[in-house]
Amino acid sequence: MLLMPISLPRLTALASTLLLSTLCALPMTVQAQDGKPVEKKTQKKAVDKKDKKDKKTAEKKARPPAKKTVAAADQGEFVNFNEWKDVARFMDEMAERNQFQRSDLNALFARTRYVDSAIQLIKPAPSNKPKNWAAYRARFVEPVRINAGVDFWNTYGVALARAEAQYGVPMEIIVGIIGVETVYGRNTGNFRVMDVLTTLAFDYPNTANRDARMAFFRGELENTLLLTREAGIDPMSLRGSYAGAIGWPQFMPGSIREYAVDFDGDGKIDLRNSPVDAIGSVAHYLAVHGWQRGEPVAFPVTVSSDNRQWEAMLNQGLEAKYTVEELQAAGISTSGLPAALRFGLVDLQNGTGPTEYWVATNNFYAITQYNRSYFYAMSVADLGRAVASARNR
Ligand SMILES: [Ca+2]
Repeated sequence: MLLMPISLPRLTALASTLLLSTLCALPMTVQAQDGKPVEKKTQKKAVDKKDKKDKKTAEKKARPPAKKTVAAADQGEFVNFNEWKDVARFMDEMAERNQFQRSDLNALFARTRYVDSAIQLIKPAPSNKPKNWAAYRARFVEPVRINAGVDFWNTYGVALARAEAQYGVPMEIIVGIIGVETVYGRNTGNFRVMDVLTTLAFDYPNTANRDARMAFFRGELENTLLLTREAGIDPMSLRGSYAGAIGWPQFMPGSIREYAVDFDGDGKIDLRNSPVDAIGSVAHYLAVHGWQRGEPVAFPVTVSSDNRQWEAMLNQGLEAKYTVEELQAAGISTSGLPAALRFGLVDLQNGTGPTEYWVATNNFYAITQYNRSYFYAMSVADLGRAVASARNR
């Protein structure tokens, strides 16, 4: 399988050093819905900030104050969600659209708790802190995760090979994703999914994209109700990340319903207890989101300091659209790039150090459909390669 072609002789010195020092690759995922990489997110102008603030204040006033005596953070605190107007409206919709019993929903939300730590964790990182690819990568491409990846691959090699054959997604990419997400099932999250999704759906922090994010989490809450009804499980039994992502591959409930597969053939989909279902589901997800069998992921490049037309190619969506000729004309090194493919330009900022530049194919952008971040996608590729390399030692 071709990933970053480390054997190519024409890599730049910088890139070769980088690859040698890193040979072989990293986060918890909230799928941002705005189509931009999380790391690249630019704040919208605060046009309607005041309106939103006023609205939020009004909403707050309409609610009983949350009790401040709290159990452990991920246990949440009791608030009576049944008394929240927006929650009541949501329950009405669920009863009408999905034929849930209103009394069942009332009982469910009476047991649901408010998790302030989910609010704190979902807040965007302070934008004054420079992004640092090297620091991010080091959290994920490190010995503990690499060794766990070797064990995982050795244990589930047959399923990994079957997923690669069926969906065209290389084993090391699947291994990279499950490692970055949960260290191979070690860290799948212990928040009650109902608690965090309800909290985020109805009390999302006051960010520029708040309305869209609340709508997203309301959708995931609906999917949780549907998923657990379809699977015949208690919604309160579902546990996951602070954002409601579930199981070895950290799928959101809607992604489970849409993209997860029963890959071990036991008749049910279980991403919490079946690593084989997780493997098939990750591969299926990437295949559906544009993964092209046999194509590479990304190539390191250098950019010209004289001809800076390449700057306009940054942040042009999660799509590979430039030809090799266009890259070259814009001041980007192109030796070794397959002429038939198209590329996007990716910058990986390193704090106060020099930025790394890569050109990425649509396979790279397929990984960003899992988590809309350049850092995330590159870490997945790097961790997968690190695990593959460690197995061959
Ligand atoms: Ca299964």
